[in-house]
Amino acid sequence: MLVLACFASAVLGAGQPFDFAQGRPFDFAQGRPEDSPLTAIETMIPMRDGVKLYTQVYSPKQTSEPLPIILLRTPYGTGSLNPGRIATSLAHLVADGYVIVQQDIRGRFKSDGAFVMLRQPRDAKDTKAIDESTDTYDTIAWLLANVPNNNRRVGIAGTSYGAWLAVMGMLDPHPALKAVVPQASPADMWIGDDFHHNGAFRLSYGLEYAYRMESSKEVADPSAIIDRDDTYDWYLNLGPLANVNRQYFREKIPTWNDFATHPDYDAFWKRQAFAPWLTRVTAPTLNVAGWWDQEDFYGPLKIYDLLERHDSAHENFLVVGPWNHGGWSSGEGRKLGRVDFGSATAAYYREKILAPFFAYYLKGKGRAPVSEALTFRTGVNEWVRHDAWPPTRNLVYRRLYLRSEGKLSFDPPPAAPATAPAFDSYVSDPASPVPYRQRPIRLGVGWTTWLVEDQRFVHRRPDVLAWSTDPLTSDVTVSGKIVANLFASTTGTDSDWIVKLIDVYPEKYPTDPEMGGYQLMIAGDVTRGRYRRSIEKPEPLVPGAVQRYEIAFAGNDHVFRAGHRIMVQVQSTWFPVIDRNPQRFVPNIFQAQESDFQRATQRVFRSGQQASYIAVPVEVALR
Ligand code: PG9
Repeated sequence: MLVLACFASAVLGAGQPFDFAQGRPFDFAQGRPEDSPLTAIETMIPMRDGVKLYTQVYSPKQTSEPLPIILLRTPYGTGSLNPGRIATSLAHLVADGYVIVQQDIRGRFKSDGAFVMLRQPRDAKDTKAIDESTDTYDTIAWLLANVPNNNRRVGIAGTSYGAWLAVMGMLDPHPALKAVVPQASPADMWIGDDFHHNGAFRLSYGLEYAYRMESSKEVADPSAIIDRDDTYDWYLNLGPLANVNRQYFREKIPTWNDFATHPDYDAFWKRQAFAPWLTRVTAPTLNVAGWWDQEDFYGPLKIYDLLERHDSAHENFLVVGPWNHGGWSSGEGRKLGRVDFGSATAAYYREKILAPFFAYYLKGKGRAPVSEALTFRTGVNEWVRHDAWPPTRNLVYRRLYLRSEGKLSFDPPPAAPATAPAFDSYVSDPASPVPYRQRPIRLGVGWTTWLVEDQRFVHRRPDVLAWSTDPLTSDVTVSGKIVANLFASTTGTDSDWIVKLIDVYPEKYPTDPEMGGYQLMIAGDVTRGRYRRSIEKPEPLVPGAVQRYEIAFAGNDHVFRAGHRIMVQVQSTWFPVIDRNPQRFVPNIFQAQESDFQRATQRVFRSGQQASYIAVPVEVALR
């Protein structure tokens, strides 16, 4: 039984009991513990290897029916036990009647054992081995046996690391696991989530996160080592990546050591990624993603896709909204940065999608989700139901070609050999990289909205090329996967290529004058030249040789409105979110020397034979 602390028992009579039948609200962001409709207890739950995990259980004070349990596991700390202040995103669920359980994972905060960043799934043949899947299993088994009046149905939800933990819980699930809501789970840290994109290292995030998580059992503040004012300068002054261990980490941060010793897509990253493991749908799953998620946007779409291949029972679903990382979990979700979506998208998700999903799968109330995939179509700002994602109906792939004089056009360049050189060019200088967002890049400020920043701040830089359409004469709806095809050369032997697809608002925009001329990035990503042929074995580029590069963006559902223009920007640095490519091939960039960094002249081709373009899935009207 639950025996440790019983916070609420001392104050049970003090507050008005919560009336579940009436659904009387209680503000879990500000509520007083004594008024809370919940009782709270904390306990240490033993795992199969004897390690104990700190766990909080919040149960409704009044209920006539047995209730399901929703489990949230976290590396970021459950916080102090307080029935007045539990995770706000679940507050409305509490009113629906659930037992909410929060747990510190192994090695974090008040839990025992050792923390391993994104601990790889165990070897199934090793019967003594543990992983986050076994910890979830053992926790559920304990809860079923010890939480009074539970209905033997358990859901797991989480955001980001918490979502990754939720997916881990599905690998080898406890039979009582009946619903999983991974919100922005990473799926592959080398291909497209927090730590790398297509092999390019996410320097500022990777360094700061590793420090936060591994220099303390709790969450450490990286301002202890990083100058807050303009991290652009701090990272530039840092010089080559080898200086991180030399000057700061001294080999004591395991995740940094992993970055430095596994630069390529080797067994370490493959085993940590979800692709080898998600080979069946073990519980109904609601995958949640945000179009402008600055951390894990690739992951949720990939997990949806991996599960969808095995979803014969039709239990795998997708929701994508106009959110940054976690933007669905609190607040209205009407605005992101300066962009207004016209309605409370996050509240809609919580009330109309998340709550009914749990109600159906954990309580047998209401209906199963009606749509396979639900996306918030930006540009026109409406929710759209799809029977598949990416959608297949009424779509044609069209190519937006980079043309001369900065034009972007659905018409290809002439097939005849060009008389004038058919390329645009810039010099990429690792000593003066393009900032990924407006400087000063302050530590802890602006990170959550950088993807929606106005791209005019770099538009006319000499090392950023741009091509744009004329103002569109009718709406262009792009729904599904956008793919950039670049023909490019460099005078160096390695190079990054960053492609951004941008919605340019009309100069005069009376509905929201502040948005006049705004350059809103719809999709943007990087590829690292050395991995052009193989992501396992990088190769030097041949200086001057024209190569084809492909960047597949994770997904979009956007309408470029009539009167807007579509723009493509290409650049070779995005600093410090992406580390600087030395532009001279070295076997491991984490061991590059200062002298390896060199300027390079980049060319992006737009001839009939080497036509760079962006392939966009365009919705066509039904005839
Ligand atoms: N994006 C964060 C993360 C998840 C998993 C691993 C590393 C980082 C997070 O927000 O939890």
